This record gives sequence, structure tokens and C-alpha cells, in this order.
Amino acid sequence: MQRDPKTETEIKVPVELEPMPEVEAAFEEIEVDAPRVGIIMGSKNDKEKMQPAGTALQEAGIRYEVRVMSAHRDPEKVREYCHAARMRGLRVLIAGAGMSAALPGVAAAHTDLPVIGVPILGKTLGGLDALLSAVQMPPGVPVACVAVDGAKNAGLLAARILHA
Ligand code: RP5
Repeated sequence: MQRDPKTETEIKVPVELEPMPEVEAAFEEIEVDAPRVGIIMGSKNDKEKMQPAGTALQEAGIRYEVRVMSAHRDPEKVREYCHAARMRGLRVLIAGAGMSAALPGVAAAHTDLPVIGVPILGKTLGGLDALLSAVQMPPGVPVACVAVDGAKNAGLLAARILHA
């Protein structure tokens, strides 16, 4: 133990960490395999509209995963997924939903990762319902919102966020 000669108090000596190449390699592998972007959507019927987000990410060489979960129909599933997202290695969420599209906002309420909302055109109102649900978030719960059926830009924006 070393002591400061003036104050006689103990000096904390920084511990030299041993290099652990095998542990580092294991962590690198996790980085390589883990998806960086989570694409979530309110219904399996949204898949076709959300596909361009996946295509844009694939073209940028970014791993992603796709899950169907509705903020209204599966609120617990959305909460659990968003809570675990950062710990699982995800860095951006893309959330697409139509009609009264709560999914982007609910996702943003349950994670501190950036959330990109994709309002999906429903059968009525020209997608305005979903657009306003995603874009009119109250202060403190941010959602970046792309155009109605703008999934391609959501994928491109996620790539820019990851490369910023
Ligand atoms: C939303 O309600 C979904 O995102 C979908 O766009 C819309 C209608 O859902 P389905 O009735 O087609 O499953 O939750």
C-alpha cells in the first residue's frame, strides 16, 4: 500500500488489467453477429410496407431483425422487447404501424435508443392518423418520423445514425 507523504492518506494505485485476447475475441463475435437495428411493426400485414427498410439496411451491410408486435394488442411484448433492446446490442429501432399508430411512441417510451417511426397508410384517412400518432409526440419522448409508407428512408436514416 502506498501513502501520500504529506497527508498520510492511502494512494489508490490503478490496477493494470491483464490483456485477455480470448475474452476480447468472444466480445467481438457478439458485436459481429448481433443485429444492430430492430424493425418492429404492428401487424404481419405491415410486412410488405416495411420491407424497404430491411432492404436499405441490407444494402448498407447492417444486420437487423424483424418482429411483429402491436402496441395495442401486445403491450407487454412491446415493453419487454424495447426494455431489452439496448442490452441485446440493438442501436436503433424502426417502428411501423398503421391506423392509430401507437407503436413508435410506445417503443420510445420504453427505450432510450433512437426510434424511427414509419406511419403506414391504412384504409381510411390517407395515413394521416398514423402520421400524426408518430410525429406529434410530446416533449421528452422523441420519435423521428419518416413519410407515410416511408420505410426505405427509415432504413437509410438508421444507417446514418449508426455511421454518425
Ligand atoms: C396497426 O393496425 C397495424 O400496424 C396495422 O397497420 C393496422 C391494422 O392491423 P391489422 O388489422 O391488419 O392486423 O396496429
